[in-house]
Amino acid sequence: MRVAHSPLHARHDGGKELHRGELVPCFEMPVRADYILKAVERAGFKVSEPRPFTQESLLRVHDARFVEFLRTAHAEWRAAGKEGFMLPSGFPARSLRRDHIPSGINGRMGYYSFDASTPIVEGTWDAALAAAGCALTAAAWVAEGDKSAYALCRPPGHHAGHSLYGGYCFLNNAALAAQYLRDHGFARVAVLDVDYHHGNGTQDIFWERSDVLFVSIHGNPETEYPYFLGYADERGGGAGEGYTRNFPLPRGTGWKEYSATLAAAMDVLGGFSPDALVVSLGVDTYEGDPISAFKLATGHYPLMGQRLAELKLPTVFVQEGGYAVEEIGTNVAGVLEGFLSRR
Ligand code: SP5
Ligand code: ZN
Repeated sequence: MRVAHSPLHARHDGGKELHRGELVPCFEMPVRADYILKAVERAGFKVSEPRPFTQESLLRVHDARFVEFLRTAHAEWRAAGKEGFMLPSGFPARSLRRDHIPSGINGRMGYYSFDASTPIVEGTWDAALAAAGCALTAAAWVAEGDKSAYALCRPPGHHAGHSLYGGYCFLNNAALAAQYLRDHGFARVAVLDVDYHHGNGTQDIFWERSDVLFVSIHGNPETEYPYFLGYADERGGGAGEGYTRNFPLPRGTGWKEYSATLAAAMDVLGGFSPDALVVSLGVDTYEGDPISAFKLATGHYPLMGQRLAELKLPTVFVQEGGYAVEEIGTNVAGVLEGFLSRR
């Protein structure tokens, strides 16, 4: 399995996030990718830099003005005489206007985001664009005949919607990969999101579509981030009705309950008869994760990979979360090696 990765990820660094009322160093830190890179190299995977892609490929799933905001936000911040990381402090919540985009940088930042834990620094755009390139490259390899590929993306992407960033995510890498597959010969594409957090951005992007199925297993949003999406009764809208499925699970869920839910989610996937699969691969389901509450152990990740291989589909794995940094590489490589052992 080939791996797409860019050292430009490291340019997204130096921000702080609002956590329990305090600004703390981001859980989503560059060393995450370093540990994963070491682990996939140890496992013998070939690592390549992403191909160049035009900005047009981003506009297949994202709003043009949103992309332009991400590209220029930090330069505008500096031009306004400010420095350091950018965090929003006001959002267009219920009863506030959503039909007007403020011209000032603070208002625009709040308009396009949904939390105060996703800082933008000077290098954020370069890193986010490189991560998107990794996802598109991995999708291209699969479109060109590879049976599977892994996009070692950082920053992650599944919380980023059509015109919304947050949850450490800016561009939706998995959605870009899924759309790329749709545009290159795969009529039906399934996205399975196994990150601990609901993939609200991916759900948003494909909500009204019947050609891309979105299935997510995650911590119950009643108590878990992102709180306002990911409930079991969300099943898609319009032409997409029935093509979104959510499996929220309680805090403390271990492998027994998790694997039963994975089987149910895979039944849904199988019923869709997809031509290709994108896996939003977060390993923040790990028992040692500092911000999550499932109880999967390192030995369960190869089992997850083996199970995913049963679908026998061309598969693009896209890196999402996972914050127990010392174990993140082993857990990710475990899924990929388990998958390959059954192909
Ligand atoms: C890609 C991804 O995994 N994004 C996750 C973003 C989560 N951000 C805020 C999490 C708030 C969690 N509060 C945890 C309490 C810890 N005991
Ligand atoms: Zn997550």
